[in-house]
Amino acid sequence: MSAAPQTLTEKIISSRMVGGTMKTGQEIALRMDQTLTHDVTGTMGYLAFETLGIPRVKTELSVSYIDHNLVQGDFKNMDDHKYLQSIAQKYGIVLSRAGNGICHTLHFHRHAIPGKTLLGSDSHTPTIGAVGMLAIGAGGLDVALAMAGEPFFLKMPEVVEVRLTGKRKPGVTAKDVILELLRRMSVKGGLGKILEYTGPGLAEFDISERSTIANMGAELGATTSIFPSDNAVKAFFKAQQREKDWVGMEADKGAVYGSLIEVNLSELEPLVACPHMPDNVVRVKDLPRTKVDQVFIGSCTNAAYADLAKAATILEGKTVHPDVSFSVSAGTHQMLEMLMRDGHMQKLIAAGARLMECSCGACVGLGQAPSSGAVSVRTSPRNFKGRSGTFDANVYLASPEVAAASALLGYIAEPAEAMDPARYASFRDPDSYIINDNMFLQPPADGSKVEIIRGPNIKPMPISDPMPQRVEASVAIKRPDNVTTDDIIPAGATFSALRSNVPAISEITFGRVDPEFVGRIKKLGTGFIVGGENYGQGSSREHAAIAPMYLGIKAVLAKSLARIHKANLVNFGVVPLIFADKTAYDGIDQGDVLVMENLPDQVRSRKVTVRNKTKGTSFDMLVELSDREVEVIIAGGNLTYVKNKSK
Ligand code: MIC
Ligand code: SF4
Repeated sequence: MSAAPQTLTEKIISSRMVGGTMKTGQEIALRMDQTLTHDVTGTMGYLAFETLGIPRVKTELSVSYIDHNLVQGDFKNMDDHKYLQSIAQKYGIVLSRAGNGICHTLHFHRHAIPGKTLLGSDSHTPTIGAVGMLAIGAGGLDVALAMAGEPFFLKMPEVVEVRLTGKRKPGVTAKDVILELLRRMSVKGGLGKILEYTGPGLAEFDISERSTIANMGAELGATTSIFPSDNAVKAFFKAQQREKDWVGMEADKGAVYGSLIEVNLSELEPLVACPHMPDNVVRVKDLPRTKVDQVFIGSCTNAAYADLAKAATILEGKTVHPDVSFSVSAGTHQMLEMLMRDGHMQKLIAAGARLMECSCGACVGLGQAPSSGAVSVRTSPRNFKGRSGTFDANVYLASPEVAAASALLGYIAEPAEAMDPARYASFRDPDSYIINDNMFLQPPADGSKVEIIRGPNIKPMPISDPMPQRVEASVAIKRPDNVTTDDIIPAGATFSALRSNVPAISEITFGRVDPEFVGRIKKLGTGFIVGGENYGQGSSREHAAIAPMYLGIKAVLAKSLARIHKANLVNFGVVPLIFADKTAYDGIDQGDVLVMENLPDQVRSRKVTVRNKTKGTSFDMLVELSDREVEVIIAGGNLTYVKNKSK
């Protein structure tokens, strides 16, 4: 009897599954072949790893990237970088030095292997699905556990086929494909799903373009996105001199998907996501004339060689609009060298571009914050309010072609308004890259003698107490739908420098949206958070769970929760509760006192009855957790749970 045909996702999952059943909605345990971390989530992850007492990582490859917070305003970030470098040497981790490039881009260029699994402490880890790797984002603690050889647990997602058909018109880009999906599906449309791309339209996109699409699957809330490892991937590996790492892999003929989404490329037009959500998508030509103050081409979404070469062609021999501040950043050091060699960087700089280092930078408010009330057009993946570093700025997300045309004309423009797209259509991924891995530091074979360098801003990771029997506390904050982790713990240069110091970073919890929150919860001592749909969407930063826990938050009551944030809450002992009847949300006000009795027993039964003492009402909350997660949360979080288990 021949085996049933499988999707690409099922093939990889079944080959790495060490527990559970591969059935949508059931918990599975996956062995992780590789991990990646970066500086702003890595420090917490490694602080956790250190407490596990394991002499060397157990993965095939773990890479620690320094790419996010490269601003050196004082000692803090450099101290973090030194800590990360010493940890990497001690525990057998490859370190990517500051300036080498952005983690996801570097990873699929230099380290990814089709058909293998990768866990990354960043929500855009799925970018690497462009080369047929199953790449999932998670909190730092989950990545620490994966480095320790523990499996990664998740609910088996529905595998959705995204079938690309037709031929794109000139000026239509990969960014428009993913913006179209965001327009149709919204920022929560991908929850509990893996998007597997298929169809004749695949041939339209080279690997960097596929990475743009896979990257912003994160904005859909999808668990990950994956492309087949076809001949285009083979050619890409050849261009990277990594042919030996290439493995061909695709779905079997007749594989059965949970559902189908079709995107006819011929129908697409240049799109833009308007402030302040990536799903607020319209056609560029339907926008009223929108004057632009700033343009940024960069980030893990759209900073490939061809992205910048196209922008350079649009701007060649011209000057950016006098009202526009224009900055560019290549995704990797390799590509920057090539763009310089081939004259593209020279054209951009001659046109007035400001060259930023190969890092996340402006994407997450680490430099290049726009002026008050400014309109900023960016090729990055997120435009949440305040993320740019300027709370009242209006960020639009678009392709590099739209960004370059807008930089030139001073308003948000279709690419064709600046230049006939046929003139730059030939730019694709290069046939060969400059290979220069000298910014990756390999660890010594024996790291046991390496001393860890710990600056004064690096504080131990706090852990939660075991779950109490009874909680009586006030609703410390009530928020609407789509709360982002940027709302809970803002990014930006000042705050990101506090990622290794929970007591300090907790002081800014909800600071942008409710400056009184911290004072209030400190007075209360304990409290609850009430949220709407998709609470905790966006970044994987576990500080958005740790800081509320540290301040005394015992549970989050929401209509629905984003996957990574929910896992982070569990990892740090904060109970995630889902309204059984969503209308109960309307009956709660900030300040109401809620009571939960016999909490561990109720959590085990998957239903918690909550009494609203202030209103004299009661309502039920669902506990949508696996048996393992329930025990993790009762133990007071995953570090305690794993340590208890191994006693
Ligand atoms: C982001 O794009 O929001 C970040 C900064 O890369 C985050 C990671 C973090 O906040 O630490 C992410 O996407 O997970
Ligand atoms: Fe960095 Fe921005 Fe990508 Fe996050 S989305 S990894 S901040 S470039």
